[in-house]
Amino acid sequence: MTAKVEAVLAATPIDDIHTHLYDPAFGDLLLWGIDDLLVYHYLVAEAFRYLDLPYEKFWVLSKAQQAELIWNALFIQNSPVSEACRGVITTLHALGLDVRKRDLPALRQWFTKWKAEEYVTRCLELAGVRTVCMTNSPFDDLERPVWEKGFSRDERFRAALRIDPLLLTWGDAAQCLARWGYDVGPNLTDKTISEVRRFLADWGQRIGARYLMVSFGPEFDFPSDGSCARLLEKVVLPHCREFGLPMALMMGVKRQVNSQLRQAGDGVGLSGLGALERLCAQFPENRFLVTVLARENQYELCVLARKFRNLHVFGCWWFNNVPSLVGEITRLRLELIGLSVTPQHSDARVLDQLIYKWRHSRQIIAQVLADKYADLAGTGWVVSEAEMKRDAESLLGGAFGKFCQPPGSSSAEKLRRL
Ligand code: RAT
Ligand code: ZN
Repeated sequence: MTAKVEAVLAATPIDDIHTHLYDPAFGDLLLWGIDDLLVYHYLVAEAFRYLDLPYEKFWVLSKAQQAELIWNALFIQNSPVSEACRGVITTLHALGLDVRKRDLPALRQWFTKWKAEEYVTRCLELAGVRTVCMTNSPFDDLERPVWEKGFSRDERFRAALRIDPLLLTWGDAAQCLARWGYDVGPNLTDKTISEVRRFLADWGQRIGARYLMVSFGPEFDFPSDGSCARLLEKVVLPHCREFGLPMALMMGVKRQVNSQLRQAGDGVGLSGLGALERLCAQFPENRFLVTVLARENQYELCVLARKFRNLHVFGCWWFNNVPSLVGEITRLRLELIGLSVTPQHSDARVLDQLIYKWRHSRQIIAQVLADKYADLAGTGWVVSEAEMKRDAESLLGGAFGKFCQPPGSSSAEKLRRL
């Protein structure tokens, strides 16, 4: 049974709904190749478990030097058993490289023959991925000018509007908006609210956003007097309703618990999901895509999804993306909310990571699904291959796609067909 389900999943193209990859038109912002794989922040955090050099001395090194230190600490002096390390090996192996030699210069040499555009196609092929959703922030000084200048889009790269600065550091964001020609002040007056909505409308349209997205710390609360909750209620959710877009909430990241690790310095905390419950209840016309970082929040999130159909659970995010937790969480979700879920997104920051993130996850999803089919088969309910294909499509992007359709569009379609 597992082999059959694995084959069906392997043949089903994936829509990867959250990554940090970029359309090749963004040039160097699209990361790929062995050095970028090695300096991935998941590996930086792990390397510092073994390194004794001061943090500042690491950060002044070149990317190649950092990669060498990480390679030595995590692959040569210790066996690469962690999920992020194993991922590098899975990726290299899938690309056809001989990993047994442990030869970093030879690996580097192999990558020099590639050009980004062709390599995108190769990685997507090997990962079985059809489309990837980027994370696009107008507040990013490297990214913003590319959008402003305009470029011809690669259709495999979809956009999502990331708005953390707007909701989390409103004072600074307001100053940016003012510089960019929006008539906003620090207080949330009617004028400011309508100008921030104009900003969202401009950027949503410019990038063709599929959804909006924010990450919250464990302290996020709703309702609340703070600017975050008020902007969410008065600006972001009305914008989402107007444009028929879902709002993605990534809950439970404790930013910069060790700032010396820079991008690798974020941690996890337990979220109060009462805030999410109130959002879902109070705004039935908004749709929320939600993932939680704390393992202890996973069960409560599934129960909430049983109560609110405007809530779509997605992904085993970040520290959850390790085989033991992906297995546990995927099983829990299928048992509580069936196939109305998107079990995984890759969160890839380096193009090549698509290969391992999806190979590893797909295998676990197949195992869980096969177990469920086997339980059903025990009662005589044998799932046909066509039904397996349908289920696989749902899990790998179909359920997400349906959830993202503007409200009423599917019933309107149905009515038209009558
Ligand atoms: O998984 C990651 O790479 C994290 O650093 C975060 O980027 C996280 O996924 C996020 O989107 O905030
Ligand atoms: Zn992410």
